[in-house]
Amino acid sequence: VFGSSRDSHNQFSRSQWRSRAASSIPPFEPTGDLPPLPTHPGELPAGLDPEYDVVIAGSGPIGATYARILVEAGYKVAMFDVGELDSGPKRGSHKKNAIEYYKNIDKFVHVIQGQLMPVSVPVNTTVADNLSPMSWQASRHFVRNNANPGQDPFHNLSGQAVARVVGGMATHWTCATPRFHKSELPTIVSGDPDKNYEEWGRLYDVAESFIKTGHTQFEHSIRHNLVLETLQDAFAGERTFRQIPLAAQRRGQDQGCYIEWSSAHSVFDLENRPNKNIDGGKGRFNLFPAVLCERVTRNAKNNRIENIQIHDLYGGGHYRIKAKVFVLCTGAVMNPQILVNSGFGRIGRPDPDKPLPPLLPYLGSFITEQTLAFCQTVLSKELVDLVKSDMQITGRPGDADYKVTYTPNSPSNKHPEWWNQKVRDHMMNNPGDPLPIPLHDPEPQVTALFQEEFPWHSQIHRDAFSYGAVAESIDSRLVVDWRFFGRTEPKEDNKLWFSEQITDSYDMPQPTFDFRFPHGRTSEEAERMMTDMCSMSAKVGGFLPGSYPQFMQLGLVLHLGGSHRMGFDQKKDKACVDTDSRVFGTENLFLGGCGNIGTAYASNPTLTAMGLAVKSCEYIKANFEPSVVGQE
Ligand code: FAD
Ligand code: G3F
Repeated sequence: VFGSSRDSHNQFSRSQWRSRAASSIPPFEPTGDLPPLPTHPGELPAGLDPEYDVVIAGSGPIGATYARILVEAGYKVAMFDVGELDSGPKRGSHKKNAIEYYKNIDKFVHVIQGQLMPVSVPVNTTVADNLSPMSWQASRHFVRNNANPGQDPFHNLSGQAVARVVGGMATHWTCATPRFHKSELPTIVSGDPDKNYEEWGRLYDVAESFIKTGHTQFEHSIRHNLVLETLQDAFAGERTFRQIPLAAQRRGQDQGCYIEWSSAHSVFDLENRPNKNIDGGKGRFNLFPAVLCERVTRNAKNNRIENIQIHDLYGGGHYRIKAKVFVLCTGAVMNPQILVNSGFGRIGRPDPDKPLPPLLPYLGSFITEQTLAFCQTVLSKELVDLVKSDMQITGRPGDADYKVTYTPNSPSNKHPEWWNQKVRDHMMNNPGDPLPIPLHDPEPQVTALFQEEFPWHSQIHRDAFSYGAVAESIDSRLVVDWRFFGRTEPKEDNKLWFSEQITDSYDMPQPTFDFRFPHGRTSEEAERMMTDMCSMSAKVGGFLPGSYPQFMQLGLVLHLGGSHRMGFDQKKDKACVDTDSRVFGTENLFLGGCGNIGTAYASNPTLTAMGLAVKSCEYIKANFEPSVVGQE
């Protein structure tokens, strides 16, 4: 499409040229000698012990789950993360815990925007035709700023992004941790749905205790109860509304009390060990920030991983680190990237005429991403008046005789005692405020969870994401965000693949999407979900101008699944890992994260991915011995 015959780069994309990353991928050798070692041989600096029991790539909530269980079990663990320590003294903690965002949630939108890096950006074909004639003129697109010429803009997940920071995306996530509905759950016990459900219950119990999921942190919020009760009344007998299961702990229940959002840090503190004060002195753990995991090295039989090749991004060195067990928890995009860069799957645009690659033939196939409907509403006058319906008001605000009272414990009161006390105190102490809602009243956090008849997940709340900030001209206490998430059927044609020519800014093969929402069930449910959101939101208020109901950019949900999905049989299930998250055909390579989840799911998936990590750790503990303390 681009360029003319006068442009020497015209034929580039059709040439045989391969990036340095692509040409250094070890080939598949079924038998015989060790495959050629990757390029960039390096010596380890003196004192850096190269041999661990377990290496974990990635320090997000899933890497932290592996670290917690395995360190507590006495394994010597090294964790490498391409990102840096950026959450203050608590390594990998939630950045929203800073008081400034607690005071103004909309400011946090900029933190999220700053943190997320888009995965695949099609080239910008706008031509700058007003350059000076003496300037260098392009005759085809630029490949810069992460632009990906291999990306078809009509088949992109344009909102898909990664966070490169210690703690991963959980340094700024929403903390919604629902359990999957039965029909969303991956099968980990075959042939017995009840046992499968029971096993999931066991794993969820552990995962919830790690991430501190609660159901009542907002029970003393006026706005929360206002929205919750309005919806419960409007849809009585039809739908069930409750608080979103949230990974967070409220410190006290008073007005203005602080909430601590959970993160990778809540799962495992990521502090370097040995430290005799933690884990009874047996835990050995080291975190290495700003270290990119590039690839794992297979043995001659391709059934064991010998070492992981890392790149020290500050020092510049490339090293190979040995371990008994390797766990990749770098997210649903980056896990396949490391694997493809290690010779699993196949690098380059998928070609249906080529035979399936020998190692992990289904890597990057069957990807799913949720549909996302969004709008914002401004609370109705009726609901705002309802907040102060038990108050008796005399005089006018600001006048000496202004008084707000209520009759405590009167049977005719509409609201509980704590509510009325807060409203009275607020109205008396802030006579200039036209709203009866206390200034630091916690936000609503309501959901109608996934149901068979309504197969979508909803978040009716006030939260920061990369979109949805409220202009300063609107009092944000009045605003309610509506986010509805729909499931997508897994289809083999929906793929994530990696370029053999273009690399990303970390010199790794460029991820590229080939994705479309499937017609039929997925799109029909998305339409029903949108209608559902509109009819529910109408009960609470009118639309905020500019935030009318809309489907959001594809990929923006950041719930990418299935990129290395789980199954019982690699071929029959077209899967990459078994139900212990072990890569098929290998003894000691494990994958953690939402990429394992191969079902059509609408609920937020992180808790479920943590459950799979818990199960995987049980397998590791049963099959690999920790080294003896003191050996190092
Ligand atoms: P990540 O959290 O992505 O962590 C991966 C880590 O790997 C990162 O630290 C990264 O730096 C590192 N890494 C990447 N590549 C390499 C490499 N080559 N070498 C070394 N390190 C590497 N999910 C929910 O379930 N509920 C929610 O409410 C929710 N809200 C969200 C809100 C926002 C704003 C965002 C952005 C996401 C949200 N999510 C939510 C998604 C959730 O954060 C992710 O599902 C979760 O963090 C995935 O955990 P993970 O450990 O697998 O990966
Ligand atoms: C998702 O990744 C989260 O799971 C939600 F909780 C969050 O509200 C949403 O992004 C924002 O669109």
